[in-house]
Amino acid sequence: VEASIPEPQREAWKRNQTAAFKSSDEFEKEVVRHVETSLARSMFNCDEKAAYSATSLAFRDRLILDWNKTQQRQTYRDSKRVYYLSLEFLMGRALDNAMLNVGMKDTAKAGLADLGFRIEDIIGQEHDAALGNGGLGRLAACFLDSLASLDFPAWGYGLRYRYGIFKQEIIDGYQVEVPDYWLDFNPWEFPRHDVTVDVQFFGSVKKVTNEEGKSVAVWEGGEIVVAVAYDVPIPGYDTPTTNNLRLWSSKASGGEFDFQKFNSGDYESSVAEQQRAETISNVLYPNDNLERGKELRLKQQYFWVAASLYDIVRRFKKSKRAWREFPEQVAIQLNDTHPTLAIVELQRILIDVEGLEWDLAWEIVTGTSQFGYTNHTVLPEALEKWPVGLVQHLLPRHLQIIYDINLFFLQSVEKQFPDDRDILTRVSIIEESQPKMVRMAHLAIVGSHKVNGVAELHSDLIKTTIFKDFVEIYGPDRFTNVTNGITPRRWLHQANPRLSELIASKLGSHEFLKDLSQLNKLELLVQDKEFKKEWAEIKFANKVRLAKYIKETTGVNVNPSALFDVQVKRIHEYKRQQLNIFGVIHRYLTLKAMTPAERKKQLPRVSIFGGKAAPGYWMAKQIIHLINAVGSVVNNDEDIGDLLKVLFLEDYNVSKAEIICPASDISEHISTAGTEASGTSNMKFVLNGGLIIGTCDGANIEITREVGENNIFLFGNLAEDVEDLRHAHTYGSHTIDPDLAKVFEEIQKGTFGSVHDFSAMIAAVKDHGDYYLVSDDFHSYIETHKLVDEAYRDQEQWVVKSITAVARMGFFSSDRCIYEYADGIWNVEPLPRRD
Ligand code: Z15
Repeated sequence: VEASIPEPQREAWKRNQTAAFKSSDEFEKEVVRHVETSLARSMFNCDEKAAYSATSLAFRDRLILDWNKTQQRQTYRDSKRVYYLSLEFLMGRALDNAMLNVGMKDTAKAGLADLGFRIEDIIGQEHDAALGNGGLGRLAACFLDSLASLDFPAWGYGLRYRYGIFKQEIIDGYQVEVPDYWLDFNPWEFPRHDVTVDVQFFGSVKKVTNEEGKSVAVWEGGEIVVAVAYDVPIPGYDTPTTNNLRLWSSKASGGEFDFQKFNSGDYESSVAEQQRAETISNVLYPNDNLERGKELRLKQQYFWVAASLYDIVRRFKKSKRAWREFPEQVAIQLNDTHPTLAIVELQRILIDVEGLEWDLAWEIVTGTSQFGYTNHTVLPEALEKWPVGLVQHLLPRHLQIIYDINLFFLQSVEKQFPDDRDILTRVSIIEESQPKMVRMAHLAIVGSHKVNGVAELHSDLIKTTIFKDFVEIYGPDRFTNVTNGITPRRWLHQANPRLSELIASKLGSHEFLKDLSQLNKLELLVQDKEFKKEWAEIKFANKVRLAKYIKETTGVNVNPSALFDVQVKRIHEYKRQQLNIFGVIHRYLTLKAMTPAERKKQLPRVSIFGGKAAPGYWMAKQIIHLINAVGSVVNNDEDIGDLLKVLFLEDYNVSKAEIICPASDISEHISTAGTEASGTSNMKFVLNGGLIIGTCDGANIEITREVGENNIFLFGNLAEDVEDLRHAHTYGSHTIDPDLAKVFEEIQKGTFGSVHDFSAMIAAVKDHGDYYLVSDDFHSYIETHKLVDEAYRDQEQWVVKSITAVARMGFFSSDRCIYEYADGIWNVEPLPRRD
């Protein structure tokens, strides 16, 4: 059915076009209209929540106008699009971001004030969109912001989880998980009940001969689950481009079958079927850097991949182009191996549905700039493997295709390396273990034209370790690096408005927010007294804001003049929060051993921790417990007073990061060398004028290259030495650092309570080979903290370091990442509006 309005009637449409609000008066009108109609309230019962809702609806309306025009333009121009497939999008709050990106925050502020509200209170009403665990999900969110801001025709595809990452409560020092039900009112999504895809599971495969006498596979039976699209507008900064994040929600296919059940009185089982379908998009798996191989997780992956590809193919087919042109119209980026089934699904569509020959289909699937695969970790426990039996059961046709892909791949490897039998076993997509497993990373490499790591060290490591054989097979050009970045809009302009304004006043405009390299002009000002004073004042004000938050949430008073030392990120042994807390205990013992006169000379510190532990990660939970136990002793010790405070901030998330990052003096990025692929919070802290203490790992290395060795505190063993050290722990004699041994003794005395609880953490270092090199790095860590203290005493010099570091952070904008992907991997161009 042709839905387009005929030419003679279009005049009426144009006359009645919706106009976006431009002034605070017009904005107020929109807010009141939404309060009175959309929300069915009035000025007599408009609380802050209602004012938030109405404000968001007013902005959503505005975004939708731009969104429509962006989509029309992209359809009309029919240029190549980028599809970013990610199981996680850690978006945080949308309202503040929307106001800033469309340049209407001041307008809204005035309007809200006129209606009796403070804008900060209204912004604070919003529940974070927390559809992610940590770095991987936040990276996807930063990329969406950059793609829209740079006018790229791009879509995000993900799952609309009913429950995002759990809310963390700390009860008696222990983490307790509470469900995060965030959808009761979400003004930022548009349900598209008309955009659905039927997704098939289970069933069996039959070979049949078609009319042309060809043998084809038919996947039949099983069950159908319906994917419903929910669209979230993604506004670019200072551009009308508004892209789309499409999230799929699962529901039962209420077909005839159900109806029969219903009529035959089998109400319960038809309800059960509906519930089973809905569980697919029910909950985000709360593991970061860990794959547990659960059937429901594989169901989520296929459900999301099948719906997204169907949608992408449907859009491509509207252009009536030949299949050969598919790689010229479509670039698909796989955010980790989670969407790897997309490779198999596209091959299936091409051969089983579209009737293409295998070879032609595979040429299209593996075409240049079709699939790109981003690897985010080398940790073996995070590499996805699925039991062959499970794939066979859930996706019987896909398993056949995987076996065929593998067969042709291994045949070509055998031709290439006729004398090497072992290489076939090593690179096979199927691991010949008990049970047999499908190695998703191998499948992703074989099906993609480019594979990238997320920081230089990490990209080198994957080439020399886990994917070494594939470099031999495909040559080094299939492997590349794109060092991660962050969006300066959220992580500077939004989180630290005063610093952003100070910088803008010195650089003459806000252009640096879209061309972060312009920050380098700040270096000319490092000797400007007035500028340095303002810089220091802003940091202090941000610390006062955090101190206030700490007081409200923990009851602890912290001195904003103390050195704020922050480690906020997921709790993981490889990230080594245990090293940090052992260091804190060492500091405590050192202070306790001093005379009051000596103590007076010490620099006060506030040690701040935050982060979630995966619910099943027992050791990570013990680490949280130890941090809290140390805090309750240290914070109440009268000998210590302000000299040391230890805090664990509950429920670390994106909106809390926006308060914490601008308030740090020093932050900790102290993973065992070679384990943190990149890290991105390191960038957020430095961009906000904090310095970092870190190991030579991930992006820390490139941060050092950019900011200079004088403006960062590096310590610890290098990645190249880790293997030998581990070997020595297990096979040589393993002695513990004497200062660390004293820390252990103190814990074992019961100074921090529950000796039993903490014994496993100590045993991991003393008795189980100290896999994460806590003891090896301890001395260097403590010594480097002494350097931090010393440097901080010279406030004048510290501010110079802070300014210099910020001035040199231009490289770490996610805009730079997007240009690198667009150029080197996707082969796409921006599509700005031509006015
Ligand atoms: C995750 O957050 C990261 C890697 C993973 O394999 C998974 Cl499953 C989750 C992180 C890395 O640990 C971090 O170093 C990196 O900065 C981030 O992805 C984004 O690339």
